[in-house]
This record gives sequence, structure tokens and C-alpha cells, in this order.
Amino acid sequence: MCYWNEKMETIDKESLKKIQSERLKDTVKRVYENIPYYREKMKEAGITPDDINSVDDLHKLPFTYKTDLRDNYPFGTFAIPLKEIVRVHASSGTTGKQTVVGYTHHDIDIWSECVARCLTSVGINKDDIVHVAYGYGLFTGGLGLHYGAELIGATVIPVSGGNTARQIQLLKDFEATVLCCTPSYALHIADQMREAGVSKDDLKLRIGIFGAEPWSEEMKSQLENLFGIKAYDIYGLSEIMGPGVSMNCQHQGGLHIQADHFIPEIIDPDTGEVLPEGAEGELVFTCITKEALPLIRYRTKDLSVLNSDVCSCGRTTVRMKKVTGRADDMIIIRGVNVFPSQIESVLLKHSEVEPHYMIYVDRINNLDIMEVHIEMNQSIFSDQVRKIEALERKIRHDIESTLGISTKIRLVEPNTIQRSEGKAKRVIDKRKLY
Ligand code: DLL
Repeated sequence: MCYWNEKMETIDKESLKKIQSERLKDTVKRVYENIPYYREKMKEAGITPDDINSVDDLHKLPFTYKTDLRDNYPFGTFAIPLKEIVRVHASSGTTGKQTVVGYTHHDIDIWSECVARCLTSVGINKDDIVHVAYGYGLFTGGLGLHYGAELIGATVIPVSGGNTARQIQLLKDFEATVLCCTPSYALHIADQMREAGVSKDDLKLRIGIFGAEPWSEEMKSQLENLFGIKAYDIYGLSEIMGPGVSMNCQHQGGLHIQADHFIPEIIDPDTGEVLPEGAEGELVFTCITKEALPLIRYRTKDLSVLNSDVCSCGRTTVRMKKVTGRADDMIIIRGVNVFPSQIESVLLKHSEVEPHYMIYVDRINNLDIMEVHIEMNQSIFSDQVRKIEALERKIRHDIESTLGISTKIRLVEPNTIQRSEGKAKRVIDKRKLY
């Protein structure tokens, strides 16, 4: 069995707009009636549910921010009584309280279908053995992929993150064909395989479902080579649902958004103005089928571009460009905006270094300084200092010509940069500590 919702995935624009408009009207009415916090927000904006008659009125609605969820911690943004909630997840972020999200049975069913659609779009089916190494628990990655893979009838191995030696053993023994985890953890698994003398030919993997953090095209090629697989990008966020809000299909021309459940917009992150299709800006989602937590115009802080051309796979759903950075992760160095994924792209063009890196930012004598620590691979590590210095110069030059800013490069010994079993931390910005 596979999970292909032809009606929704190939729907024409007019019919989709009709469905979205109906669902939006219903959602706005529900949040207005059931969530005091939304009622207040709408009153402040001078609107009532009667002002929302179609998706064209979406822009009238106020935005929802992560801080709104935190201010109503833990359950103040739920639209229904707690007894109807069958599952709670949470995401920690870097600061402050957890962001708590809840699901009804119906929400879990829709989430599972969305993930199942994603997995089906890259050819995963009931013959596959799906090794889920995303964390199980409050994080949505593990259970999100789990339910979707089960729905298509695949054999699910719920390993969760960590204990990498055991992961490798199980990948081998259970002959998994699909690996689901963050791209940084996949890289760590590949490293450990090399150390343990396990080759990609000892495994039966054919597909990787990677996401939950930004990763570059170069990292994708690297992972494809290391495992001998096709790697796909799955996107999502707990506040909207979890993994499966969008994913790229086999044609890889952007990530298909499940727009019958979530209406996407791109806005200017500074002014909040809605931008035309094709412009880059902050992704905003409105949930139109969620029962427990139907967020309206949720500001994701993720930067992307929308494209509603029909994809070669036949799906008509609007696609979003790979998220290569969050407004939060952007480092501003002497006025230049830099995303870690841009640095990653440059590093991965150099075969003498490993894709393990850490970016340190500081301000010395009022000047922003960026230093990138990168692991050398074994071959260059045993080389003369002269060669290592020449490589540092070469990488520095490449980063300078790509990003237009000067940086310090320090090649460090293999295995000295901390590995991640979930979302990788790439930046230490000491300026924030002052
Ligand atoms: O990371 C859900 C998820 C789990 C997605 C497993 C994919 C796979 P949160 O912990 O709430 O939820 O974090 C959401 O992670 O706003 C993005 O900044 C980032 N993110 C998620 N997927 C991608 C991706 C999960 N494919 C936040 N590319 C989002 C880039 C991603 N960033």
C-alpha cells in the first residue's frame, strides 16, 4: 500500500482555494469562540470572524508568535478541553520555557497522513524497513515519522537517537532500507561506521529522510555518497504539526506543502508585509484543519520562497524552497548576513576536511570577528604544518570570495568537534554573552 491522496495532491488552484477558504472560515470561528487569547488579539486588530470570508482575507488576521505560546504555557492556546487531547509534544529551543503543542485523535490522523504522503512521494512503500533515529519523546521527529511510515505499511524500527554503535548494528542486522534522522546525526553515523569498519555495502539503505535542521546541497551529496542512498529533505515544526508540513519529491524541485491543511505565506520579516510569489522572506503558516492547536499566521522565522508551478511529479501543491536558515540563526558579521549553511557549502567543496565545523563569533575592539573551526581528515592531519596552513589559506579565501567577509580558519584534529545526535549546534556567538 502507498499513500497518494490524488484528489488533494493534484487539485486545481480554484478548488483548493475553495477548500482552504471554507476551512479557514471554520478555523477562525473556532479560535475566536474557544481561545480567549485569540479573541483578544482579533479584537485588538478590530476584526471578527465575519470579516474572514476567504483566503484573500488572511492578511487581515494578526500574526501568532512563539512567545504567544510561551505566554500561554502550557495549555492556554488549546482550542479544546484537555480531555480531548490524546498527545502532547514540546520543543525546547535555546531559551525560555518549552513550547507545548497538543493533538486530538483527528490531528494525529492528519499528521500521519501528511507524513505518509511525503514518504510515498519518494517511493517508500510497505516493502521498506524504516529505521527511525529521530528522537522519540517530546520532540516530534520520532513519533511523527513513526506513524507516517506505519500508515503506509512499512516495517518501522523505532530506535530513537543515540547509542550510535547500536544504531549501526541494527541498520545492518534488520536490513533497513530507509534511514530517518537529522543530517548531522546521519553524518555522525557514517563516521562511526567508518571507524567500525562497516561499509555502505554492508547495509541495504536506499533512502534517507533528513530534516529538523538546515543543511546544504553539498551536505546532501556527501550523505548520498557516504551511504549510497538518495537523500530527501523533510520539513516541519511542532507548532504547526511536526515533520511532514512539506517534503521534496523525487524531482527535488522544492518541498511540497500540504496546503489543504496549512496555508503558507511569505512575508517581509521586518514589516510583516505579504510578499509576492517568488520573493524570499519569512514563512508563515495557518493551520486550517487542526482541532487542538489551530495556529493562525504563525511566524516560523524560517526563510524560504514559494512556487506554485505544477511539479514534474504531477503534484499541484505549492512548493517551498529548501530552508537554509532561520532568521534566528543568521549571524551578522560587520553588517553582512551569514548563515551557517553557506559556510557549510564552502567547506564541503574541500575533500581534505570533514563536514564537522563550529563557528565562533566575537567582538574585539568593536570589530566582529568570525573564526571557523573545521576538522581535518586523517590524510591531511598527518601532513606537514606547511600543507595544513596552505589549506587554511585556501578555505579562508573561498569563504571570503563567497560571503564577502574575512574570517579566521582553524583546522583542528579529527574527532574534536562535538557530534550531535539531534539538531546540531553550529554557532557560538560570544557577543550575546556580553
Ligand atoms: O524539527 C520537526 C521535524 C522533525 C522536522 C523531524 C523534520 C524532521 P521543531 O523541533 O519544532 O520541529 O523545530 C522546527 O526546525 O522552524 C526549522 O527552523 C527547523 N527545520 C525543520 N525541518 C527543517 C528542514 C522539528 N528540513 C524548526 N530544513 C523549524 C531546515 C528545518 N530547517
